[in-house]
Amino acid sequence: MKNFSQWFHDILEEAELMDARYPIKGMSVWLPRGFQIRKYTLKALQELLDKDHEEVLFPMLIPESELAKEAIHVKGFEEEVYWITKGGKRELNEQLALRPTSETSMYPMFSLWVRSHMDLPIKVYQTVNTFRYETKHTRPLIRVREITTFNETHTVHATEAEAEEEVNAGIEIYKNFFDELAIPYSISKRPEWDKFPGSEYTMAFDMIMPDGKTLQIGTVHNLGTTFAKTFDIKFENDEGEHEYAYQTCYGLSDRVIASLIAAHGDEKGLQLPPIVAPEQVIIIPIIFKQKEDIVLNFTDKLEQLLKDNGIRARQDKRDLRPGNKYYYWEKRGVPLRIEVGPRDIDNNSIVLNRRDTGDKEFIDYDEETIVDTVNEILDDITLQMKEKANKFQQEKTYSVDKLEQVKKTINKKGGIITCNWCGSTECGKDMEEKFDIDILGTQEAEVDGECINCQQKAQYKVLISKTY
Ligand code: P5A
Ligand code: ZN
Repeated sequence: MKNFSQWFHDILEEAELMDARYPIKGMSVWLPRGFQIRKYTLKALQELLDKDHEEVLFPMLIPESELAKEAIHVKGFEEEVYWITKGGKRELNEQLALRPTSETSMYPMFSLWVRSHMDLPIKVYQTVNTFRYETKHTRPLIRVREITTFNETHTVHATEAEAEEEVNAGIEIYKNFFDELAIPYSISKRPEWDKFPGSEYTMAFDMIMPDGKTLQIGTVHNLGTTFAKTFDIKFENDEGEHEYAYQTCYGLSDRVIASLIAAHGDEKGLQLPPIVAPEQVIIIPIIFKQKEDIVLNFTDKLEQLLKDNGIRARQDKRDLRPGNKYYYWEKRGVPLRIEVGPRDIDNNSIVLNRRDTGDKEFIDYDEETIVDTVNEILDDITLQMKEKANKFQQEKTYSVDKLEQVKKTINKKGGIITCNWCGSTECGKDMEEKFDIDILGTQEAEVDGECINCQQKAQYKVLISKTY
């Protein structure tokens, strides 16, 4: 892929995912195909969240007085908030913010809900649109001003240990989720100056995009008691004393779809892991004059059989040359293609064609086993896609021990650099500026030796890259 940016822009249109021509910057239209991928993606996420969390829905508008309460939080978002100042022709008494995220919408309500330790923990999530007036270059799905798919989880706990546990649970959920989608990631603890405004600390997932820059695809925050103090979320403990609650929140966005597209797409177009593919199998009847009925009779039955067994199969009966249909569905990312012609039926065989490897396989057709065969291939496709994507992320992660190599390596190869770091804000910011890079965050590891930049004693293994 020579120019990822252009490729990404084109694929949204060519695979009919989104229409980016909406006349507001940073806002686009989900087309039916894109929306289906979004639907299956959310389904996978919700299945994971629903095991231990409940879905809720809060209003989109936040009164200024609530948004302004948590000083550090509001400072982090003040440049990005859209305001509603009028209802019809009348000025509102209090202006209303379009939620940039929902802490300040939810937590005043949490304050009402939490009375005793019996009310805890609270573990809820919602999937909503949020609005951020981003000033950096906007791009569909990657940096948008209306985040149309903001999945945010918010939890409240009686103890710090429980909140810590929930942070780990959140990380596990996201790991499983990204694994299911075959999206690779590196996890690190964001540096102090880049943590979520108002949080104790932020754990982030970053994926290396095809152009070598990383994209933050999810974050998990430990909020400590900061918001509880601001919004007065207190509970009565066993001894009858009032204590502030401990909170966490974590979130994902449209970026998940962007990373899905970016991780697997190629020159032929989109490539979708079966779990989110609107069509998992596309059946192409190869129709010749006179033999039409035989073929369609066969493919109709096959389509129905796969569908009855929970496989998202579809048949393309359009009056087009088979080659054009292959091209059409490859571009749209369908994982598996089945071709059936009159000669195949005579031989009692069908042709299977994998989108991931391009491998073509003739198999004997057996009604009894075809469902299992297709399911096995779909599982193998997921596995192969995952391995390939993970390999890319690993191969683009370089361990470096000399300062001169940092910039050189990143400029030449992109990806993520790991090296020793002292952990001081001053030193970190100095590196960011000197090399025009970003410190993603730190990972727990045994480190010996000195900081790559300032030669003080190293405390951490740090991840560095250029970012979106
Ligand atoms: C966690 C959920 C929060 O807002 N509050 C509730 C916390 N965290 S965050 O890091 O600010 O955002 C969560 C994730 O949303 C993605 N994201 C975006 N995606 C597209 N366009 C944007 N403008 C945008 N801003 C943030 C990131 O993946 C981020 O990790
Ligand atoms: Zn240092």
